[in-house]
Amino acid sequence: MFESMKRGMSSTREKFTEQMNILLDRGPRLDDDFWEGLEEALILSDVGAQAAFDIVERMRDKATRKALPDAYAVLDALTDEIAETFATSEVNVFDENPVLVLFVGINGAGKTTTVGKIASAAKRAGRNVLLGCADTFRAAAIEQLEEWSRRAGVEIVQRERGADPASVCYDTIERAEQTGANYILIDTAGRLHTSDDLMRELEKVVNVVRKRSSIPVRTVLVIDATTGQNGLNQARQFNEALDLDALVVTKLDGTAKGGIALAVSHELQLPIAMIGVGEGLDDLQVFNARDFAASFISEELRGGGAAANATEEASAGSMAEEFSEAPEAGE
Ligand SMILES: Nc1nc2c(ncn2[C@@H]2O[C@H](COP(=O)(O)OP(=O)(O)OP(=O)(O)O)[C@@H](O)[C@H]2O)c(=O)[nH]1
Ligand SMILES: [Mg+2]
Repeated sequence: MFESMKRGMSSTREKFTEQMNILLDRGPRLDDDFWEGLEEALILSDVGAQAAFDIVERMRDKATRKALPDAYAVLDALTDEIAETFATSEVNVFDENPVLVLFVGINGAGKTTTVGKIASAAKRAGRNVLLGCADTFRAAAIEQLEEWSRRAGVEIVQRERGADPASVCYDTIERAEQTGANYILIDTAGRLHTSDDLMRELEKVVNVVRKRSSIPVRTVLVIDATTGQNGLNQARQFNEALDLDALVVTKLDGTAKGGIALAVSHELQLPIAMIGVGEGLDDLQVFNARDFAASFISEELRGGGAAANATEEASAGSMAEEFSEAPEAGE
């Protein structure tokens, strides 16, 4: 699992390595220029100004306390610091059961694909899954989710195109009560965070679901990593409107902007539940901050020993594995 994360993060890692190598060309002295350069390299790797500032402040402090001799020692310790900069939660929303998760985000972020991948893993792990298609905006959206439901072997609740998304959610909850499904995943239509009307519509959907559902409701924002810093604006707006519970960051494969995951998690203090590293059914992983940090900094920059440790310690399982360790769903 760590390997596929590492592969997916290769462009992000190369970008940071390139920046750091330029900096290290001046020599490994820990002077003001180094700390400024480190902050800049982090910002250029999309981790966001706030996270970059906080990481450098803490690293500087650590370097003094632990009398770190040079830049290489700092880079060695940076993995831990980056991992600790992510917001955490005690329980991953996708390990909860019963749970109803609403997937929201801008157009094309990867919501439907993520719902499909999670449905499939959850079903394999023995969960009682029901899908709801509250994207009634695009005709193709209904077919797309239907296809995923077939692939996963789970039931789906849908209505005709143009139907009120809130009433599809209503129907979905009702159906779950009939069948005893208690792992409910609802897909919503993509919308721009800047579109007031569509954001208000979504607020209404979420409020209806929160009122109607007797099982815990979670809102998860799906962010496409390739959108870079725009992801931060998206997250701010969606969080303000919906009070989000967690994030899924998709398309970490093949982008140099993977640092955005850290920017959003840190600034909004939202845990990342899952990451998408490809289009396939199994290209979704439980997020592990240490894996992320170890994939962010190349082994070339870290000491050899530290790199080996990180690989051993990092142990994000595939979702199916993760799920089968969770307590069985009571029926
Ligand atoms: N490379 C890569 N592609 C992904 C990933 N997740 C989703 N995609 C692709 O992104 C495209 C859009 O995915 P969808 O799941 O349809 O996105 P959506 O958010 O539901 O889009 P709308 O419903 O139109 O708002 C599809 O071609 C997916 O295969 C990922 O982790 N990596
Ligand atoms: Mg969709």
